[in-house]
Amino acid sequence: MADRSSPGGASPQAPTPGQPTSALPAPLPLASDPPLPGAPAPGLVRILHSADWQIGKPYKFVDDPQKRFRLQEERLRAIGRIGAAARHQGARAVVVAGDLFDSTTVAISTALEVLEAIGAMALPVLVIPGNHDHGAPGGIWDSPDWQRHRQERAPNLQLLLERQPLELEQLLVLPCPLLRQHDSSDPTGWIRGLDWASLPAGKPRLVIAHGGIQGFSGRDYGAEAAWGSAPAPARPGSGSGPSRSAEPDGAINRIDLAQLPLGELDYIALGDWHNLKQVSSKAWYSGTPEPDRHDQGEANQRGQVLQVDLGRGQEPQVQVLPTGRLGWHNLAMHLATDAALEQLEARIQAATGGRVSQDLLRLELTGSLSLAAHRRYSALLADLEHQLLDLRLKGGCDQAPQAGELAALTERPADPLIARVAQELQDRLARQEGVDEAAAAISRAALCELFRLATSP
Ligand SMILES: [Mn+2]
Repeated sequence: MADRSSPGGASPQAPTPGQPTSALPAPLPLASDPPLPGAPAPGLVRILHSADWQIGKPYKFVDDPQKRFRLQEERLRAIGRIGAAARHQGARAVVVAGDLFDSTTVAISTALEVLEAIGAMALPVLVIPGNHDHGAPGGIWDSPDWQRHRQERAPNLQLLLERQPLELEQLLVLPCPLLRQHDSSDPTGWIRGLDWASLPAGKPRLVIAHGGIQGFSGRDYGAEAAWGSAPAPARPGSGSGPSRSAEPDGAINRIDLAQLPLGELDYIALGDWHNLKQVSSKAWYSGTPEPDRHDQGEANQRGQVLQVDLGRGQEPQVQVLPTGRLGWHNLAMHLATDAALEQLEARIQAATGGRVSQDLLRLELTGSLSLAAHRRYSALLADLEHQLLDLRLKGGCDQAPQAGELAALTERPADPLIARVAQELQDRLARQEGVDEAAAAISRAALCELFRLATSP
């Protein structure tokens, strides 16, 4: 098998396309659990397709270390949920189509947690390196610690570092590992030159690849865009590259599906795009099993693995199995009246379900509120800071003293000093508005502060 820990040591270099396939490794056993209800139709092989676990992602944009830990930990827990789904659905193997790790320099302590979770799956887990955890020498896959721990804790993890067919008991696997972060050649190119007559005729053929495809490329997953917060710092050693959209036509790690002999293949398990996407009848991006960022839009489907039933010469049967736990929400609202504040609260409640430490919210606000409503708004934001894993605010809403609120300040027989200051501020504001907006803003802020002092319990 194509693991560097195998005797003799595998070369990280890709073999030349069309190399002889007669020397296939001996078939490896697959999990032999008894079939469950809902098992695949006779003759079909069920696998789970996943990708982009990005274990070790630092989430540096979150300041609170405890919340950062929660985000990181949930990615590890997702491995357990994938294992549970594999058992429940009677899958014969789990495929990770690249970027299992967030970088090639992941800590061994983190790798150990991954190995424990994968070892507990007790079925073959087929992994190719992606661009984040590429297979160049010197990275995690190469480390003696990793190799030793893998053998001890997760012998079922099969790292596929060579672009050559791998025959399993029920499958023929055609792995397309990324052996460096940026590759200008098509990682699936070697498949075009295969001698199909020499390959087993009856076994379903599974391509595993990572990258953008011709005509569709994902966006950069290097860093969470700065949004309503301090800019996210660069991540040293993260293995993340420059924005793909900044590349002329984004030609790195680019897969050209049209060049593949699709009739000879049964399923193409793709990784790199973090959302669910069906590219063709045989090619899918599974998306990441646990959502990891905001900027995908609410319509994109994230937090799942794909159950794929495969047969030679048949269309794959694909089902989506949810595995995500954390909610990443985007809300935008204009607060034109105080009533809109209640609508905002209702929408946040609907999105988060009131859950604690399980949601992240990006909130884009405009508008203005009365002084009393603005006080409730500030309290709402403070509560959300505690309740949510992360709150990003873009814009905000102004304080606009209402006539009744101003009257309540100026008509205070018991507080003549407050009444006089309030009246002076109002007069000043009336002179400044439309003439000197900067000065008007200061007067308005002073009035708001006075209202807050005068009306706080
Ligand atoms: Mn990737």
